[in-house]
Amino acid sequence: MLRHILIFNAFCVFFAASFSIVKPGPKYPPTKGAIWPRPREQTKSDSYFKFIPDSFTITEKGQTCEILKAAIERYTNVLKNTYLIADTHSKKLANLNINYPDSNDTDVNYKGILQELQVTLSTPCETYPHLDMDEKYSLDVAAISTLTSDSIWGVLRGLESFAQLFYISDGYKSVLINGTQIVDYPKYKHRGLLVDTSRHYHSMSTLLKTLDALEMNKMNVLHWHIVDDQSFPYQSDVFPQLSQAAYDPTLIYTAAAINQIVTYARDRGIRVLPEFDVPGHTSSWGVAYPSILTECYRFGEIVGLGPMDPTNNMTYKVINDLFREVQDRFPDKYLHVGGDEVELDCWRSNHRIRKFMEDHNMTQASELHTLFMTNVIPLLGDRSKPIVWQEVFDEGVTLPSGSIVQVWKNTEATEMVNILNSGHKVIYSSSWYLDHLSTGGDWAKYYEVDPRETVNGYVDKAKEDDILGGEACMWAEVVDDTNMISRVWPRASAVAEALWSGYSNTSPNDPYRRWHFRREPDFEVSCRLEEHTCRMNRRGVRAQPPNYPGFCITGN
Ligand code: CP6
Repeated sequence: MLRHILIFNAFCVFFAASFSIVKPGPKYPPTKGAIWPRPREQTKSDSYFKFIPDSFTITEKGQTCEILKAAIERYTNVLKNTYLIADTHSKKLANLNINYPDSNDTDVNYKGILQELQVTLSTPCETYPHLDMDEKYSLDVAAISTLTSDSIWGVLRGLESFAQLFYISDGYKSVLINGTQIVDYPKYKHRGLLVDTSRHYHSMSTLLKTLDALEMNKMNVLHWHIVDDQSFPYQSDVFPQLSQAAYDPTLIYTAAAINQIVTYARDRGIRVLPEFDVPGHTSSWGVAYPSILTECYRFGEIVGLGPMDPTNNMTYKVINDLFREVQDRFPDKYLHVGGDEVELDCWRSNHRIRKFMEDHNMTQASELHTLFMTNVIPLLGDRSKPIVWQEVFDEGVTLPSGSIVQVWKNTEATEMVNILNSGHKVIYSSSWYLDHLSTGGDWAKYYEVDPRETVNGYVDKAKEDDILGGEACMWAEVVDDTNMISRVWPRASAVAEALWSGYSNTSPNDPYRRWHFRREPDFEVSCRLEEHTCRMNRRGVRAQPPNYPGFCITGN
């Protein structure tokens, strides 16, 4: 009987607690022209200006170049398109005989028609974006607005902010912009997204769309994990047989395609960082060149091919010649050489490799990994510096100064401290695996992460500057052209704001607040992300809804 009462009581409690009233309408109302990622310094005013495409121009007042001209054209079109979306929708409403009232904070705050954005770039344009590029800009919005920066990359960030300030108002009858002053610059200088084109091929249009989205989120690195075990879509001129391991002869990236990606990215201030992951994750190389891989044995029989053969000179010859070509195609000063998840057991299983170890006084198979990386890294020459996955550091490979170690395992605190204390730089990605799904609104757990805070108090403050930033990783086992964009956005937008603005910059840095944020993000942040997601959709990036029920008018 007692048991029954208890169960009955538990049921009542459950029932009472689960009872809630759902109000119609979206929980998170969109904001009006809130910039994502949030600017570092912004003062806002209620004054506003009206945007009419034919009355507005963007003018160059300082240095100029093709990148700037292309950007002005691009953003002029973004603004025109916003106007068009408003116009299309207001006509739909008029057809329904619906007429919303005009904005009621009229006369006092209305400051007239927006006339001009004057862009003052004070130094000549650089040719390619790079790790240490200057992305700072100042923006002042008035009837004659001004955007100033010392760098073309800052101008690009400022134009993006400017475009985001416009909002649709007056029942879709007008496009407005509020007066505001902004001084903005990133907290971290490496803000990336890893895309994996080996597990599934991504079409050019998906990659270009990804670059559009990166630009909208002020992210500046496309980490292109271009080949892996499953396929080799990179088409090489020096080793044309390698892309026999593409999923299909048409599912490849030619030199021309790569050039298109690199140029499109450059125009948006985005670096394209190629990764050729060695010696593990290289099965696809073995389709054309089986001899550079290791034969793995079980019970005395060959059961397949494993990591690259570190004892074969041909291995290094192929890598060397391929690197020359990759360096010709990708202008970035860094080349990611992987080094993760090497199947040491395969090396151990091979009697020829064991003999090599004996001959060279090696006791651990990890020493082969060390040997391999020690041989491979100098092949980069002086045209690029290496980025490696954390295992390479863990296994004690001596890295040249200026190397970057990418941390991806959930051992980040001690790992990062050790890497920093060894004098290397760090890219953080442990918390930002977009292939790991939880239920809706899971962007919040990405948002509250700050890579610097993982080592706070454990290294010298000065060393914290060697944490260059981070990357969201979209491993592509279960994403392809059909779902990649919507799975990444707006979840990677949370990473973008964590890296540009910083969580501790937007909210009191208190552990309870953080714990709470995961469950119920700040209203202000959720509302801004809601608007940003809608904005991405209006600009053709099919981002998924970030939070709870809601809507977005895109003009479709
Ligand atoms: N592919 C490559 C992967 C992963 C890594 N490298 C990976 C490992 C574990 C998880 C997600 C991705 N798919 N080449 C590790 C950096 Cl949980």
